[in-house]
Amino acid sequence: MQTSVTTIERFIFDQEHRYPEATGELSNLLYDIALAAKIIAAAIRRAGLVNILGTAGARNVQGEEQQKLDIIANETMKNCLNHTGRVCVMASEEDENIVPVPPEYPVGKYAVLFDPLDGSSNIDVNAAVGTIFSIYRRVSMEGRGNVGDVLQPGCKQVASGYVMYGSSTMLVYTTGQGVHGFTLDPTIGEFLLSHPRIVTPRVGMYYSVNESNFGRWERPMQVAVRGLKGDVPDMMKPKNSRYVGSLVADFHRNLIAGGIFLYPADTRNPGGKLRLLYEASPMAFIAEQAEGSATDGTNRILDIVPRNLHQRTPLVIGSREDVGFVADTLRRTASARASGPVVQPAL
Ligand code: P6P
Repeated sequence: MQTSVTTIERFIFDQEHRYPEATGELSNLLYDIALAAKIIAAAIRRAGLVNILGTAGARNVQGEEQQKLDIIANETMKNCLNHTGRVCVMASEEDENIVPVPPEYPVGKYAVLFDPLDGSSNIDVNAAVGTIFSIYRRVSMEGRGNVGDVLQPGCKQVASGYVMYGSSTMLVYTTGQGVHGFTLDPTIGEFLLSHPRIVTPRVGMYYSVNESNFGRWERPMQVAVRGLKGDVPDMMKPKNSRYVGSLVADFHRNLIAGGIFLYPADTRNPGGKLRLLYEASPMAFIAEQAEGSATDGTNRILDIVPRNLHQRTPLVIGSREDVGFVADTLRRTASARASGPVVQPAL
């Protein structure tokens, strides 16, 4: 039996000790998130069972009111973070406003943002879902943390990551020193290093987009996606389509195998559907640290300065050359339209 394993605690400790100025605060914060992930994973694994039990009277075996999993995940993230003295303020995709640290607890130097259970509509069909988190250093100089600590551009993140509750539970994170993946061993309740220093292929095998929106995209985006499919001669080697409908699952597959995920703006979501703070920015930090990239089609996601907590953005993320292909195609097609008759491939 293999006994030399690297737990996430040991890995974070080793990483921290490369920086003499490190206080251990960020490391402890990552442990707190790993604990929340284990609790959420256990709840998700039970959800199917409880649902079966729950159909008798919509209550679980302890007689508790059956809560929706995204509420359980949201409360778990807050309860694992709010008392530690490491956090000055939180923000959740599930909450309209910022989540202050309760007055009975001390505040710390980090702001933590999260989408507690992204893709939760997939729970009932047992498709992968995930938790996404993003960590910033507080910028407010007094008080107990405020919205200014949360409304920071993605380039100011000190860490970000996601937990994927799939065939196995994986935690993938970066602190700006590469991207590292850990798989939960449920027999010992530990996240073990399984994917050290993940680097995404420069050109990917897959493209992931909800093509039912095709008719609602602007024409340059239609041309770009047709190019990814190989429908436009001499544009790109055709890619395979893969789309789960859960950002964490689609992003993770592309991160490992190479590929591009797109959620463009469309006539129903003119500003895009995905949220900048809770989805696009944390995933963009990971993508860039894995030698990929992330844009809103043409502009770098990590440079966008958020104006409000639930701001949405178009998202094009993944293998560097694929993301660059889309940006180039959008620019070229738009300028062609602007400068005269458009000679477009038949769509
Ligand atoms: P659509 C899940 O609801 C989510 O926020 C992301 O996880 C996912 O990528 C996207 O929305 C799917 O949206 O419109 O294709 O169902």
